Amino acid sequence: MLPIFNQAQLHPHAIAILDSSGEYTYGSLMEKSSQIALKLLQGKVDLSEARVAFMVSPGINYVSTLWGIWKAGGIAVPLCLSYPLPSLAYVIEDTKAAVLVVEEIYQDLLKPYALEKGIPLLDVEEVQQDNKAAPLTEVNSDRGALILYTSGTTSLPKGVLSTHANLEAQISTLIHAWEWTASDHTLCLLPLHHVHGLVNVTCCALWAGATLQFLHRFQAEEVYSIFLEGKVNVFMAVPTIYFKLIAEFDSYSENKKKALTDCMSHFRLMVSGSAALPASVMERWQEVSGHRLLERYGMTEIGMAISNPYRGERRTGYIGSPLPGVKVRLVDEAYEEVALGTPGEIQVKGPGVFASYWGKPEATQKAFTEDGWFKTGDIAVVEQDYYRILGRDSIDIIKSGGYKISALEIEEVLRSHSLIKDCAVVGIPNEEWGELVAAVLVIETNLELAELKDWLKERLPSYKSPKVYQILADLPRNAMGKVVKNELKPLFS
Ligand code: MLC
Ligand code: AMP
Repeated sequence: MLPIFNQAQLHPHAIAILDSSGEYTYGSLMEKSSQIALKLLQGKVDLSEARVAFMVSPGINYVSTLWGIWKAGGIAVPLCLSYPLPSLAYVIEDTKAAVLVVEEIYQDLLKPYALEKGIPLLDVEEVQQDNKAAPLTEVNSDRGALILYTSGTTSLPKGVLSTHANLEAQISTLIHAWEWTASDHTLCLLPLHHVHGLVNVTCCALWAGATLQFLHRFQAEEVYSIFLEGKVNVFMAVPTIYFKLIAEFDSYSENKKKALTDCMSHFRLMVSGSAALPASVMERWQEVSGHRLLERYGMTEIGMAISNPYRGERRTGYIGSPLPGVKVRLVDEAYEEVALGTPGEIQVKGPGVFASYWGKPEATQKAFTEDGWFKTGDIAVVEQDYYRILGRDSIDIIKSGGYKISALEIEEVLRSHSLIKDCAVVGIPNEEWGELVAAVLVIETNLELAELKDWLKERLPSYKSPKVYQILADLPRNAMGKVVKNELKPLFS
């Protein structure tokens, strides 16, 4: 039995999940996920690491599907709920998904595609009916468990394959470092196709035997209403969400502010990550909630690597020190460790580090040094024992609202527009979003920006669409013909 199911075995009557449809015990989660496993197996004993892509809203059906795939011996591929069809098709085809599990509201989008491609599509609700219990295969931890897509310095996103052992290492590190227990109650409002929402919140809560409450869409007002019910005591989010929560708080009456601050002061833990936490947000959130946010650093490929302490100084502007079981070093361009106080690239080793980029052996090999260190591409420095992030080694990676976005992917889509002659995409600093996606276009005379935005909606998820544009007659290039992106950023200031 995979260890993620331990608490469910031990405490079948404890509440595992709360969502808009009700509350569910660990026992019923086990039952529902077994039913899904049996349906996926269709009489076979083992899916043998077949990929199962699923498009299901956060809640009991999502977790039952995830666990069902794992119980059946498959690899789970959660799909982003805001992707347009071409982005979904890319993930489904790249993983060669054998089957799709889809909630009713997403079927209009995926059913015609699945029919055309001959990929079986299961309705998550129907899957859970009429299945008799039957013994399931024994899945060991060396098996592939999960593929999450991440943008990088190649134009198309890469699938990050993690084994069960990788996930177990990522989860157990956090369980100990942040002192999760079965009496915790957390609110998950982050997307579940990325590690922050999936591993740090969902899997950690279930591993600990805690209660996991889901909110399908982030809405600051609703978050506060849930907080005021007084059950949530652990909360994790990206800096943009704290920024938005502060703005909402500031719009409230003094009485409501006081009630909220009192309520939040009883929380056990509040965490920020996935992007740099601005000092202004850290400090204002302390006034709002009475909490010093615990900032930590991680990545899809490695889970969490560096964290401020649960007990001890949480230093503004710093990501803390390596988590137990994670080896971290800072190196120069020759991969030599740098002297203390000198900036270098963060490289990571440990049992939580992913297995491979799905179907991309060359990219996988390039991502590691010869002696097995994963190259994060993030530049940091150590000052008085704490790491501080200074930036990234690539200008083509943008972090907006905690999402990683490849400038190259957006440029490739823009270039396919018949009226765009040339383009360059850059990230520009923004207090709320961290960075905003900005595009510089060289166009035929008659391109309407409003039309371009509609055209992009069918090709890119809206969070990847440029938020601001500049039109130039030509892009600045260096002697090698490469666009000098640093010269473009000031155009937006
Ligand atoms: C939404 N929008 C964004 C955006 N999110 N634009 C840029 N960047 C984003 N991240 C835009 C939409 O395109 C839309 O534009 C408008 O904002 C409103 O959309 P919305 O969906 O209603 O926005 P909202 O719900 O407020 O979303 C904001 C958010 C969301 C912060 C809740 O972005 C989010 O959930 N971010 C978390 C991402 C995450 O989990 N990252 C972790 C990766 S793992 P328009 O034009 O259509 O109106 C990782 C490792 C680690 O990084 O260390 O954790
Ligand atoms: P992703 O590829 O979406 O998993 O994003 C991982 C990247 O997010 C890292 O490589 C960092 O660049 C960034 N990141 C995560 N946490 C932090 C943090 N606390 N501060 C700054 N950047 C962060």
